[in-house]
Amino acid sequence: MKIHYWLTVASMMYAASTLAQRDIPTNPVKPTPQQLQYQQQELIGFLHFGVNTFSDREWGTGKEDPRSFNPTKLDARQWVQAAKTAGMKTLIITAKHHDGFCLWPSKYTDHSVKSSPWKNGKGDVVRELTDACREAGMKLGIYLSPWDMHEPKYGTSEYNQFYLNQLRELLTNYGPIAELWMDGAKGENAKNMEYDFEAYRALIRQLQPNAVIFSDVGPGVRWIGNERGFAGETCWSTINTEGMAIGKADSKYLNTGDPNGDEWIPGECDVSIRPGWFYHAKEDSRVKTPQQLVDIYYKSVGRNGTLLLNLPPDQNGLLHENDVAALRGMREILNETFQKNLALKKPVKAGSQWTGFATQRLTDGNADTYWAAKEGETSATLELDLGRPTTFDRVSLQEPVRLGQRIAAFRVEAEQNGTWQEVAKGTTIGYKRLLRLDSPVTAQRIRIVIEQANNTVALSEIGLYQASEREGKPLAEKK
Ligand code: FUL
Ligand code: CA
Repeated sequence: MKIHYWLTVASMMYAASTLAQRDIPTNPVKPTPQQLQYQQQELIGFLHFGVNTFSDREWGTGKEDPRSFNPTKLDARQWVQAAKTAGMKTLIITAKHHDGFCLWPSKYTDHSVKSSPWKNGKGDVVRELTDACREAGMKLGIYLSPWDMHEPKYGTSEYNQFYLNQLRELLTNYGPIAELWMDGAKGENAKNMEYDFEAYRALIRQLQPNAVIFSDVGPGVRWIGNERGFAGETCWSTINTEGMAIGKADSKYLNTGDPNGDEWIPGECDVSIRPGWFYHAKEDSRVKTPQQLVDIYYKSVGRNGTLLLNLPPDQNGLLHENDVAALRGMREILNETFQKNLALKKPVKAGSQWTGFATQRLTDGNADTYWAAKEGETSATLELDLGRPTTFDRVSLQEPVRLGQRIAAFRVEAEQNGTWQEVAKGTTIGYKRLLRLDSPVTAQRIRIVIEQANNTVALSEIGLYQASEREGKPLAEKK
């Protein structure tokens, strides 16, 4: 009898504790663990390097002499150091651009480093980058252009096997590959060619199941629809790919994503630190300034995108000092702005909470922990008390996107002389949303009003900051 009683109490307590820990339901469309990790990186570097570096062109012809490739001072560690200092987590290299020249000694063509004077034909740029990345804890990504102007098989069905062979080399000989970049670009006069993307993807999945695959339309990561590095102010990580083809996707659709999308394919914002993708000496004076790079950061990472910033090595095989300085400047400004979160550990009041998901989690400085409203509540008001009047002009909000992306409209209010004034507003939040106020606001109490969401509201972090004086004004944006 007694034993029975205690067993009942124990099982009731167990039931209550599992109830308390019950996680809030996820959306049907949500990231894979690899996609989640991918988004958390925020900053990725791109390296455009090859025969174009030596011919001073953006697109080659496929007829380049491999002997033109001779980067006598090449130092992949210098690339990795510069990227690491900037805060990048992955470096993606053009193992083969449209001209077909291979930066690794592929068995399937002679049009590669092995026919160049660099290291007497014994060099391998992909290997050097792999080693430098491993040493520094940087991940490696590979760009392998499907369009190949050199390979004679291009334009016949045999080319698909050629491409698969090259993929296999790159995916088996260089350790883990974090991202595979499949460029949809193709010249107007290119030979007709049906790429077997299904087979390419299947091979990548088989050999590198953790790699995310980039193309205009994913399946791992999508193009953001422009090469200026700007995500839409509304930016969903979800899209519908039905009826869409690589190289033919609607760029406006890719820019904002789709709240009704049935696939999780977050946006990647690619842009070059210079006007061109490849190095040209005449652009040494046209490297983007730290202020421009910070502006791009707000328009990419600050709008739920990742920033893929291109840093093209020069003919020596080194990043130019102007590019290195601009990167360093960008990082210094970002550090100055985001070093002090004025909301950190400050108390927040909410109308309701899901048991176990308390409001302390909104300001604990940990993007993995989150507050959630009571089941089914798709709007909410969160009130922060900063303890004393505090001046800020940057707001950072983060959703726990592991559950899917939910918030569709929100505003930020500050209490001024006893009344609530709207100081900023937006639509989507996603992994991260950064807002720049027109001018600094001083207030003790702040409200985040979530107006609309597609599921129970959840939020993982609220941040308030004061911008570095070196940021400058937001730059105008062409639509
Ligand atoms: C484009 C290419 O045509 C450019 O040369 C560059 O590689 C850029 C990242 O993608 O589609
Ligand atoms: Ca948190």
